[in-house]
Amino acid sequence: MRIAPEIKSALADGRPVVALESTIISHGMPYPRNAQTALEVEDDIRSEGAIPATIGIIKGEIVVGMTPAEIDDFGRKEGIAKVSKRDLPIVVAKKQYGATTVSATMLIAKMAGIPIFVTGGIGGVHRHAEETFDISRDLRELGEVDVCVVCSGAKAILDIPKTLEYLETEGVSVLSHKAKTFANFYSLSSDGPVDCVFDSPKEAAEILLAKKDLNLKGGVLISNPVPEEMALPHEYIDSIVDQAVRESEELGIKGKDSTPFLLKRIVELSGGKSLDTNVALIRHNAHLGARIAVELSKLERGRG
Ligand code: PSU
Ligand code: MN
Repeated sequence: MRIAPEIKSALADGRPVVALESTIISHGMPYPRNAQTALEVEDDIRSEGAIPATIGIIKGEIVVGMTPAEIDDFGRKEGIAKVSKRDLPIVVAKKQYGATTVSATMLIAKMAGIPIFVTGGIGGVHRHAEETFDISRDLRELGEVDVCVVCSGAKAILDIPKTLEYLETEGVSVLSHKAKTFANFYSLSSDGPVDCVFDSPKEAAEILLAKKDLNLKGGVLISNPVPEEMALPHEYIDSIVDQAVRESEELGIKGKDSTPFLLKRIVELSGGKSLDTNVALIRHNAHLGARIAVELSKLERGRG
């Protein structure tokens, strides 16, 4: 594992570091917006006083803190593997390139000692999962790995009520920033319940610390709705999502190819609007995640 020197020394001093995934770069958005956004997100994190750590796999080496040139490469390159937990040993052994999902990024963040990770939307329970069994590994990782994930809910293509039920089974605390219900990715909010609503980053950091003190295994999920001015109306985006899902079913697209296909189709069908919203929400999450990381490191350092 290669940890950038800046990140290594920050972790050694207990300064705030925020992990970022690379699937959103390689499989979540088109070039050049994907690489641009990844770099903007890093700047957003720095502007709050934390250090960004974009995670990916380069020729089999796990990299924590990709360089801007490596991020650009991930944005351009075709055929980078989408790496969830099960793919991790294969890509490493075969010295391949891998873009890490929420699942693999959580595992690597934990190995590196980074407690907070920011993304756009987590994977979850897919629509019709009762037939396809398609439930993202992300949810199991949240149940098992001690990393806090900041997101704008689960991707719009998923079944939100089933995803929340699964998180409850896994024992994942779902905290919502200001909004009373679970975030709804492109739209303002869903009607899904959350376990706690918090107003300040410090409140969230206190809950993370309490969980650590209690020795409870697994992650915490922080839900942060998209900024209001960038939210897309439910009816508008839902009909686009429905169409994309129908097309993917007709084309027989399944498993790990499903999410990249749907996200791409939604960008096309919305004439790029979904992409602007996706960028806005992840940047918004970067600010919140970094502020929570800053508060958490203050609390931990205060204890000595
Ligand atoms: N949210 C996005 N774009 C993405 C993803 C989420 O807006 O590209 C990625 C994340 O990396 C997430 C993964 O972990 O999709 C989930 O994939 P699957 O449904 O195959 O588990
Ligand atoms: Mn899946």
